[in-house]
Amino acid sequence: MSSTRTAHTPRPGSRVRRDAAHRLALLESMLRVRRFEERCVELYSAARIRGFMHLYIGEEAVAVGVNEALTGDDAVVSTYREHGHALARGVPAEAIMAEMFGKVTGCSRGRGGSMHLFDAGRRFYGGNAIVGGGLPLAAGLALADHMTGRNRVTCCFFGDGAFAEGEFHETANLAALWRLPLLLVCENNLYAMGTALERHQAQTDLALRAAGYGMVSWAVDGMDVLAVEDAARRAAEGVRAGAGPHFLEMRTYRFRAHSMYDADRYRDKAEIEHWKERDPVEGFARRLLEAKELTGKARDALEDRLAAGIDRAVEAAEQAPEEPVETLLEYVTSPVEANRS
Ligand SMILES: Cc1ncc(C[n+]2csc(CCOP(=O)(O)OP(=O)(O)O)c2C)c(N)n1
Ligand SMILES: [Mg+2]
Repeated sequence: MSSTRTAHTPRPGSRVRRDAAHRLALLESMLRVRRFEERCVELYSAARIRGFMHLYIGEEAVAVGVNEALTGDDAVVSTYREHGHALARGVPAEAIMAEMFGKVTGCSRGRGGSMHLFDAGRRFYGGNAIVGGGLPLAAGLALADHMTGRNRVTCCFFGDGAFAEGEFHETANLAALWRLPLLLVCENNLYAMGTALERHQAQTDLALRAAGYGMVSWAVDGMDVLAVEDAARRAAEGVRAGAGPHFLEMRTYRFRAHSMYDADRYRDKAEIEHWKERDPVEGFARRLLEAKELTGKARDALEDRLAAGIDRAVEAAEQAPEEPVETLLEYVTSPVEANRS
């Protein structure tokens, strides 16, 4: 666990499982996200995927590590940079890829695309394109559990840019006041589109500010999947124990531009290279190789397996039908409106 600047609340001992099989599973999960998105880039260039697309490359340890702390009963609310959150949650790659293609077999029936992945069965409530928009939704889910006495966690991912929004502060205040079972995971990748954190925040120590709401609040090395898992497990435990919302500031970095349309002219190349040296996927693979928990052969076999899975997802998305024009207005208006027509 590295917490360079802040450790606002003392933490008990580590909660990470210590076996090699678990570490290999974490690597596989992170690699799946990385390879899936790399394929999406190729498909985007070939105009098979269109519209907005935001990549998570560089931040994989956060989604994968946090997911370890959640059960199938818990809820996840995410942003438009959510491919990794959805895959880690168990939304099938086929359903995600079909959604990217805008096909009827997509997890949002092809109506949402990259920014609006949704899977109610897995309690994955988006995919939200409005910055900070997921936060009050998550507070509502947590409030419902609180009022009905269900011991479930709602985990909300959002960025440093969302931290600057009123929606974060309103959510944090009420969640702390009402002791809602909310796990707030701020993915601080230091930029909100082209705006660096220090250009929009007077206090850049986000964990420190969140602590001001009376929440348990920790800063975490978001490039280290074991540190992420450890913090997330401890925070989720606290939430389940009724200690109210917990805030995790995941210090991370996106290796790619903000979106496919962004020329990325606002970041120093040396800064990007510096963070790439801390690549959460390759760094972790190296650790496992050095510890002899992974061999070159096993890594190759893993890569082949992942590539085959992605091939299948792409093939299925290619073959799937488009949504017929006649049903295009279904699911997009309120039931009241739909019944009127
Ligand atoms: C309310 C709102 N304002 C502005 C935008 C345009 N916008 C899209 S992404 C983004 C940056 C958000 O940055 P951050 O929360 O740090 O998330 P990141 O993209 O870094 O993951 C902005 C300003 C939006 N979608 N919604
Ligand atoms: Mg950001």
